[in-house]
Amino acid sequence: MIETWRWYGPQDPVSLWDIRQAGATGIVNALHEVPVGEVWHLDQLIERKRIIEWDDSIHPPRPTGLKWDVVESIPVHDSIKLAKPERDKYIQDYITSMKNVASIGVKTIVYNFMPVVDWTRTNLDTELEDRAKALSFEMTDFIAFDVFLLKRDGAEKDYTATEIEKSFARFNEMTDEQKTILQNNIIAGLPGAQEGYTLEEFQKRLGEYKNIDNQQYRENLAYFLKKIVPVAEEEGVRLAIHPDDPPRSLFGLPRIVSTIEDFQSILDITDSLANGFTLCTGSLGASAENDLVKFVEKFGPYIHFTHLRSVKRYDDGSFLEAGHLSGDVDMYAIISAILKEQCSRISNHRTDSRIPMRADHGHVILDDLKKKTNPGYSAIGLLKGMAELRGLEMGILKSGIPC
Ligand code: DNO
Repeated sequence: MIETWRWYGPQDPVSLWDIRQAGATGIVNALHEVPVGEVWHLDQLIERKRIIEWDDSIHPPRPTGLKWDVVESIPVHDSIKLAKPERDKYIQDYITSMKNVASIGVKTIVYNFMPVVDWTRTNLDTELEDRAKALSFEMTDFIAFDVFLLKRDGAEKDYTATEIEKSFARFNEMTDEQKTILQNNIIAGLPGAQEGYTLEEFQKRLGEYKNIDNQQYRENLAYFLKKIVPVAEEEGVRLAIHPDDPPRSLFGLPRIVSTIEDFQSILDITDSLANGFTLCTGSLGASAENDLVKFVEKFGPYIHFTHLRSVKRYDDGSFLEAGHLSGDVDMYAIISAILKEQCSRISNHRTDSRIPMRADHGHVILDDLKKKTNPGYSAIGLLKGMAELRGLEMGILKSGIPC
């Protein structure tokens, strides 16, 4: 696998040399500063690539040894998700950005089709028994927010009486400060999610989706893909849709990238290698129904990028981000399946036989506990995760993967 690392750009407290020292060779980056829907211009991309790949602070400049391998993500404008009349203009702009990215040599492009909210957690500093901190999704907190803080119309219908009772008790125990933190965690936008909202803005955005069910939403994705996939094919771009995180409907919104069947229906829109997937084991793994090894066996050729992490699941739908090799995700089985897929790409003479991976979301540990870090992306936790995954991969390879 190609070891990559998500870097948030020059503002990231984790430096490019930190990443090199962690042993990664690939960078995953996006122009986060460009507002959703605007074109990513060639000069901006060339500049960013230069920053990633060359250290100009020394003379003569020297290569960092890193390569910009993956764009994560070019966000999809709401007019496309909502099938508004102006969507064609935004699709054209998306195509322009995609072509510009391809022209600087980055061929793997991640995107997602989650409406309104990107990845969602209720708690960003759940303390573990060794005092490390992890991200988690607590169903009771989530319902407390949805029903009692946001007071979404009809929210009660989405939950059982017991769930509501439990979350009402939780809500009553919360201080104002805790309520604000919960609200910010859910709607202010986690890193990589391009937008954050106030409560009023959030209500308004939800309202726009009132009449869009999964069926309609799938049609909106299909319209978009039918326009962009042929261009991606011409440009040698491999699109890689990211699964919904968590893989279930939130706030009554449509969710169409949560299950194996969902991924099959994306492929049914247009069966092309350019219309590919990001295998995020933590997102999909939050549902016990998703068999991740089956996912790799079924969609192997279409997997262009992997996010490797694990979750500990609870019966009520809550989950905690576990260590990379613990929790409910069988990392050994998944990496074995990915390595088999790589073997089959070699026999099929594919030029992309090494699949880029990144260790996704680490715990906050050691010195990082004293620092301000991007939730999920603190250096030392990711370094630990990546080292574990690297060791596991080597162990599997050395013990002889049946190619
Ligand atoms: C969080 C990530 C998300 C994801 C985007 C993809 O760590 O999984 O930011 O990258 O949703 O578009």
